[in-house]
Amino acid sequence: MGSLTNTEGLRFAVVVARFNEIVTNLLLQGALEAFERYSVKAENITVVSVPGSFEIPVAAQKLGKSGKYDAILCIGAVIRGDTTHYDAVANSAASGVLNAGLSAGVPCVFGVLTCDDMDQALNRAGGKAGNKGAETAITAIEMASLFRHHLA
Ligand code: INI
Repeated sequence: MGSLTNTEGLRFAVVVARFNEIVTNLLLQGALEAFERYSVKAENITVVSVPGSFEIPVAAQKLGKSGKYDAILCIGAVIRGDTTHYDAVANSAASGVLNAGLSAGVPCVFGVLTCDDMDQALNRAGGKAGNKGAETAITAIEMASLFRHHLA
């Protein structure tokens, strides 16, 4: 199992979608605060912005294949009320992030909220139901450590 305490030298990229920015900014903030709590240095974190969740996988794959990062965090918010193509965007983001990780051989962690409405999304972005961005960062640390220290 990967460690959450030995984060020295681990490098992360965060791909964050701007669609539903009100939510994704809070998720990003949660992720960056979690990194700080677990002593990941700011200089070891790269944040990349993309238009929407549909664009996350291709950026995650590129970053993963660069060899510069131990894990990639993928942050977005797909909200059903906003669109008729909710399912297409949500499913593409999920399968795309999975494929990005598999093809790059680098953990790509899924921090894309898929919610029925904005209230549900905000509850998961630092409200009543915690912050999915922070959870994603902690998962990324564990996976990065597993790959660096045990599976390399
Ligand atoms: N992108 C999101 O990240 N969340 C959404 O809820 C969303 N909706 O509702 O449409 C969304 N659409 C944009 C999509 O991700 C792409 O940017 C767009 O289709 C261009 O490829």
